[in-house]
Amino acid sequence: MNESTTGNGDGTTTVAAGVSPAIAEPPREKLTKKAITADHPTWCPGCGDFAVLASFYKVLEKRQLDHEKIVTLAGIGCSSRFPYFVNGHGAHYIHGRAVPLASGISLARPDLHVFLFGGDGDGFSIGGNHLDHGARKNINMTYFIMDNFVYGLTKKQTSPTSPIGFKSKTDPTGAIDQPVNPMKKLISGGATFIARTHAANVTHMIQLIERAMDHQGFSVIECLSECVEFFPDVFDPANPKKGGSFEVIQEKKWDNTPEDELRHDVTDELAAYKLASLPFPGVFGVFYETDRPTKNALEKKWIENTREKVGNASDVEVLQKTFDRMK
Ligand SMILES: Cc1ncc(C[n+]2csc(CCOP(=O)(O)OP(=O)(O)O)c2C)c(N)n1
Ligand code: SF4
Ligand SMILES: [Mg+2]
Repeated sequence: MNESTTGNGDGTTTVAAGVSPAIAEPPREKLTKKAITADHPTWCPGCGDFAVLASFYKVLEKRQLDHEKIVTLAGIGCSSRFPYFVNGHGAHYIHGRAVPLASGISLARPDLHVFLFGGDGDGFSIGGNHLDHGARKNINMTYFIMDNFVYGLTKKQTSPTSPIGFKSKTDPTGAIDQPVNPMKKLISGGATFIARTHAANVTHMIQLIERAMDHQGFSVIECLSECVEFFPDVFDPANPKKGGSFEVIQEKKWDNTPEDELRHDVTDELAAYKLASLPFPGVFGVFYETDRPTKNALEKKWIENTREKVGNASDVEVLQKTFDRMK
């Protein structure tokens, strides 16, 4: 009940003349997997991307985000089909252009949780430049890159992360180009949360998605997600269920113990770069994390300062004044 309403003692209320009654918020329904699930995924049976989707559902269920505040965006690719399978706001956008779209949404609606999903081709090839600029501007979003070392949707072309020697439709005699190192690219690009995981390790994936979500700024997770159709078994060396070993980064606990000397300081850019230089399959976990003002916060401050200067002028008046100055 608010100040303008009077309880009558019989369950009814009288509203003061000329005042609209406040509309009570209906009780929130629990966010269940059923509520978050949209279409049935159309990936090939055994594709690593299924586990990513399952982990994402788990995180949403666990965190009980407000359903209407969830946005999933993607470019084009098998992995980029992700938003189809999430019942929330979303778009399956132009190949490689998910970061600019997400940037606009994040800046205009800072109250939303902006999640991006996509592939190695989408993120590091056609969208590579957008990735760098989203990172350096530190725009608030969580970007999950499902790296399968191949273009899956278009049926086996060499991707920017394909290893040298990989035979594909575009490299029938084997790839000859140096692949992108996603961790190095993201560190030098200026992303403020950078991590790596494997689709075969759901627990690890969930932990990292949660940490990335909690980070203010441009957070990126590279996830090795097997394309069983066009590059099978490539991630087995990091899959203990298939004879490999999944080596997790031990982060510093700052507990003054001798063991801690050997642990990784996630704020140390050079240490992160060294970890990123380890040979395949490398290590998994958080490589780098730092606090830097987000573009969202800086832009908000800038808008507020400008608003103060222009007083009560409307947007159109401000625009007109600017045009007048240009005459
Ligand atoms: C502008 C543009 N160029 C090329 C394509 C063709 N195309 C669609 S998806 C794709 C690559 C997808 O690879 P990746 O991002 O690694 O996703 P995956 O399918 O492996 O999950 C390409 C080249 C396109 N749709 N639009
Ligand atoms: S082609 Fe590869 S990446 Fe695409 S759905 Fe099939 S297994 Fe997954
Ligand atoms: Mg791919």
